[in-house]
Amino acid sequence: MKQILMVGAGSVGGFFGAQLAKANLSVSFLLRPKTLAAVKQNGLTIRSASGSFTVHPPAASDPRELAKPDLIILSVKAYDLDEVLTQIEPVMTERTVILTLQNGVDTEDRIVARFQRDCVVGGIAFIYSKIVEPGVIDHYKRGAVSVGELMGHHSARVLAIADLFKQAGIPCQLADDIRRSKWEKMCWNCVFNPLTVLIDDKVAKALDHPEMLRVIHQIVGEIVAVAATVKVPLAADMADKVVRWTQEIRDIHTSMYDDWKAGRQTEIDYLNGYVAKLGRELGIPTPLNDMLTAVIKTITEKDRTGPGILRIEGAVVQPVSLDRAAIAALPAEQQLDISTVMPGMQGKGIRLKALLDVPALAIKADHVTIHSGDGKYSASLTLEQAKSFGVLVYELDGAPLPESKGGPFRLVTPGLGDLCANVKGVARIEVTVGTGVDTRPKKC
Ligand SMILES: Nc1nc2c(c(=O)[nH]1)N[C@H]1C(S)=C(S)[C@@H](COP(=O)(O)O)O[C@H]1N2
Ligand SMILES: [Mo]
Repeated sequence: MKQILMVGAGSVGGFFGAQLAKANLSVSFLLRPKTLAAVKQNGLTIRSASGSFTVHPPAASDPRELAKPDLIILSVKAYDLDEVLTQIEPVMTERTVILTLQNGVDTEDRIVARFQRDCVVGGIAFIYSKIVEPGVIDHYKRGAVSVGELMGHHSARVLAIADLFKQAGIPCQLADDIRRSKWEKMCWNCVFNPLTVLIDDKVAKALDHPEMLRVIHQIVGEIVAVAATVKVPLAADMADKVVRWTQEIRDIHTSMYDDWKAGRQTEIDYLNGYVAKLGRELGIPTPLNDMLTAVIKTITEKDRTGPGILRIEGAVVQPVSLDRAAIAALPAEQQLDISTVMPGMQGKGIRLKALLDVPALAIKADHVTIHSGDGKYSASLTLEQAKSFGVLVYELDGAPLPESKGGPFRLVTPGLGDLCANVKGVARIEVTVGTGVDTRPKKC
């Protein structure tokens, strides 16, 4: 096993790949364009209290531009797995081995299912490091791996992988039951990843209160029950183990915490979300993992903007965003069959009154400006006019109002007697004190 391809240069792949390169092993990197540009220009830098260094390994965004690998190490986020498998497919031979250091307990199975071949060695990374910027990784603690055949045997290829890591000075343990080891790490991840986000603090904080220990035991208990059903027996004192492991790394945050703070997607669907999904399929209650999944998604979800999202803002206590489903869920008596205002058309509209009842309006708010998404057309009405005559058309023939008809949201004002109070592609309703911006032509 000579040629190694490291996929990803994040906190895990960047660190281990750089160690391999530093030891003069033949390692190249498959990287996203942004990281590729940085690594090509400045190399890959590890900053660590135990020694900082920079390497300049071969790298590309297409594996066909690199030496054909004997071993591919996956260190990308769990949600990028499918995309990465498609990318590496052209360089896969019937002898290529894939080692995954990714989180989640079904990664190995997904890879085997994809390539229909026993090409996978399971792995776990134990490391605390962070991406500072593309191509620069700060390493704080540990830096070991555990690898193993899914069947547990000490195959030639798993021994060869362990040997590569040893040559690079990376502590590598041969796991006799990598599946079980992955579930054990999963237990730790499913406790401390979401908890550090919820408490917005390091892991030690989650150990401070006895009440929290009970919660940790309950979270792990659910995972142990689910794992048992898929024939992975975990220790009866698994929760105590999870707490014990944490004592030595009390000061750390978690990858989910770092992902959240950096505005990246989290791996929640592959951690607690996976436990919850499996529990649902197997009929095992996982209330805490359900709750953690839902709450983490809610906390880490970005403010939704863009086409299909209507924002009501300005002189309001708190801006709100609504999509078509949220608009359709407003009170039935404010919904309008649009054939009454646009003859011959089958669709739905909502009275502006209902929309303006959603946010609490500032005390002196008296005008509303309806803005198109392109920012080029806006109509300012008094609050009274808007509430009495305004209708936002949001659906045509059961589908979103098409752009060609002024969708996804179009303001009409039947009965107002002002033909220009008609805005296509509405994206924003701005509440104001006094008249707002009005860009309508004099004659419509
Ligand atoms: N966003 C936006 N809405 C708009 C306009 C516009 O230029 N931009 N023109 C208005 C005018 S002057 C007219 S006559 C109607 C035209 O609607 P139609 O394209 O459905 O015929 O849209 C009104 N709403
Ligand atoms: Mo017009």
